[in-house]
Amino acid sequence: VHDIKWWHTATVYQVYPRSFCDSDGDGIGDIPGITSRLDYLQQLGIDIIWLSPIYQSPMDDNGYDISDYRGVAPEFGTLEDFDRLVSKARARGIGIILDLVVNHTSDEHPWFLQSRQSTDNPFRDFYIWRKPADNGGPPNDLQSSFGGPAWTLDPTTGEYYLHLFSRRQPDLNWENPKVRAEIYAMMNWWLDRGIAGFRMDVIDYIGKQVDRQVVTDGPHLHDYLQEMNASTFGDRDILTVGETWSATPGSALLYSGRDRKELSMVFQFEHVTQQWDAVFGKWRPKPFDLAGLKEVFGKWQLALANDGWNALFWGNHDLPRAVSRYGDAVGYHSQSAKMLATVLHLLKGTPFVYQGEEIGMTNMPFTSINQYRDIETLNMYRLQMEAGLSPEEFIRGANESGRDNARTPMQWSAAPHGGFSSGTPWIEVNPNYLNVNAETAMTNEASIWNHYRKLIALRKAHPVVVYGHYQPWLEQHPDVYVYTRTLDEVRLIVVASFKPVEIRLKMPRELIARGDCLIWNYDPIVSIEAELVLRPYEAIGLLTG
Ligand code: TEU
Repeated sequence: VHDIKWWHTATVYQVYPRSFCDSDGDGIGDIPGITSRLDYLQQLGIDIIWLSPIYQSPMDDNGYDISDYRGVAPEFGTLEDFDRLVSKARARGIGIILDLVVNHTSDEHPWFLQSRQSTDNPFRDFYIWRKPADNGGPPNDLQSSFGGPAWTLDPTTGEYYLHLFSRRQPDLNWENPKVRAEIYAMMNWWLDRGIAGFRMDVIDYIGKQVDRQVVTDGPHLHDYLQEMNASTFGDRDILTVGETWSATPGSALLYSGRDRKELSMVFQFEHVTQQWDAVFGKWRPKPFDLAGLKEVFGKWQLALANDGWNALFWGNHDLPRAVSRYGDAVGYHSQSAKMLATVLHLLKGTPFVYQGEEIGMTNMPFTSINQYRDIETLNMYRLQMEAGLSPEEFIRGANESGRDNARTPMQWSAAPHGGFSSGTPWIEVNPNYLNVNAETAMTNEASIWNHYRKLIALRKAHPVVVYGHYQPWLEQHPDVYVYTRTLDEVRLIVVASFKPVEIRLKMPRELIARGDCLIWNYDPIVSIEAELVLRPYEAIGLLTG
């Protein structure tokens, strides 16, 4: 049913450059640092590195605020460093995909510096300006994701500009064809340097119609993506993945359907938001709900069974650490991290591993607001204090859900600062680096790291992992996730417990079978009987004929 694509068997690894590896001791990760770790990534077996932004930026939002799309931030290195990374990675069969942040720029981008000068500046319409409302306030109620109004009054011309993120991230005006042409030219400039694709930041926003307060899924969104495809990567064999918090199975088929000429795949976030509070969102997570999670994954597996393609992930640089959120980072650290990896990597789609996930890095136990660095967290702190929350309550929420959980430095070894830097890291290293680090993990056959390595290799060895048809079992069970993947005569049975105690499970008659255990986190189980006893967080993948 699917045309065969190279990225169907690929696994992507996300690098957050600021926190990955610091080669020069300034406390900030950099591109030569990434290059120095290519052997590590090759051994893990990944095919693609997604680099979070490396461009010139005042770093108001750690690079998601770009002031020069064709320049590299000096703290990350030079364009030569980048070209060297691309070629050294390619020599190992690894492609580099860049983060395309084109919903907005930095307020220091030359386009915005021009745009704000006068209402008749040639760059005025590169951004979204509106006159004040009658009372002098913002033109409408659109809110910024980082808290507060999405409009800021610029005194020079007395008009408001739109910023759906920080006020230092003005939104580009995609309705202006000159903006689109500039972006496509920039994309081609990077494609010509040999990159393997793009991850597209909040790409579901670019069709926005602000006067109607429409942000996602605007009427021209898919026209723009088709135009982008035709003007840039359409005839190149690359991977594109859109970040689309608004995606539904229906819209995902528009983005990634085989005849749509838009993107390879999109990130959907229903399994993330499904765990959030209806009013307070992620700042007040609900108790973990496995049945709900299975329902979301199942819905997406089936919706994209014959067309479109899933992007599979537990974490990224905006989300808490998977093992802390969905597993048990304390009592069953290794077993639950491996279980989560098993469940995700044996689904249909392209898996994304967020740096440090492969060694089971955990959330960060900060105790003071001064330790956080993330603009979203710091803004929310200010707003929540005004609203009457106590600092302790806020810190509890931030330590469960805040973005800095994912941004503490990669833990390479038991050396000072986890081997991340010889200087003082820009954000503190998680104190558990003495036990949780890559060096220790690589020498231990039973480590989380080796489990990821096996899963990544299974996708390459077994077509059933790539193309097998998904079917859920025991859907209402609150503690176990059971599914099968079937391709021709071959069936893969996946059984995983999300519970920290032993479970006795009545297995459906259809699943009673003998086979080869492809992956396990205790011992291989070669037969499923009518009753299966699962140890805490036990997971297996059994291949049956
Ligand atoms: O994230 C989009 C986004 O909506 C997030 O801000 C999200 O709402 C939040 O982190 C989760 O609660 C993308 C990038 O991934 C993020 O790092 C950037 O800050 C943001 O866009 C702006 O570019």
